Amino acid sequence: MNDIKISVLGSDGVGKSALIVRFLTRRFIGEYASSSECIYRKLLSVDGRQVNLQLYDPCSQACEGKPTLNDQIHWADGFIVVYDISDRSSFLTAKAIVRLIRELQLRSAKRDVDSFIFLVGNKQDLCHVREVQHEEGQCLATELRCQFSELSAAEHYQEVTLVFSKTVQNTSLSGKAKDRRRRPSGSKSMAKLINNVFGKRRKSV
Ligand SMILES: Nc1nc2c(ncn2[C@@H]2O[C@H](COP(=O)(O)OP(=O)(O)OP(=O)(O)O)[C@@H](O)[C@H]2O)c(=O)[nH]1
Ligand SMILES: [Mg+2]
Repeated sequence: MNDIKISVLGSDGVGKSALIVRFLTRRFIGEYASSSECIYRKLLSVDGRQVNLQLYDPCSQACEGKPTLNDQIHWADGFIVVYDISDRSSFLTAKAIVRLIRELQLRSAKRDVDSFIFLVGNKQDLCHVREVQHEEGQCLATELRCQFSELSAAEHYQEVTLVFSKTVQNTSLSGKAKDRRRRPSGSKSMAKLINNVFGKRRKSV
């Protein structure tokens, strides 16, 4: 079975957990624990193939042994990078994260294959206090070769599902996931090491 690893990244409070929980359970519950990181697992069928999806939801609070952002990027095959449209600083953080993903990729052996990144402007229901224009998100996505969507985890279930399913589909076609599938089982990759650390806390949905 194919493993697909997706990291959901972004500043504190932008709605990373809300988006993941919405995708996995269809529900928006309002408050989410942020004191520990989680890897959620879900079996999916993508183009007729069984896929074991792992979704990494980082914890915002400092805790012992917390993986660095670089580790979180190395672990993943694909990315959903989130900002809050009512918080400009979260947009700047998202920009820095996407740039870092692209930079690390340039330094990697697989530089010819772009990792799939979905840039998401969340909390669209707060557009009356908007600080980031839709065009700014779209421009950044075009510049850094990302897909882009503005949505509300609180109000848009279909859009949230589309972001996750497109990310899974495109990631499964991209180089890193394929490469890992070809790698002999005994190889000690960085992804495997990180997985051992993250593997301590897992949730199945
Ligand atoms: N209005 C509105 N609030 C949202 C939306 N999505 C999330 N929130 C709220 O934003 C707050 C933070 O959401 P979380 O999902 O915990 O954000 P997070 O990015 O996981 O935060 P950390 O785990 O602390 O990094 C919560 O109060 C959510 O209810 C949305 O689409 N609209
Ligand atoms: Mg969270």
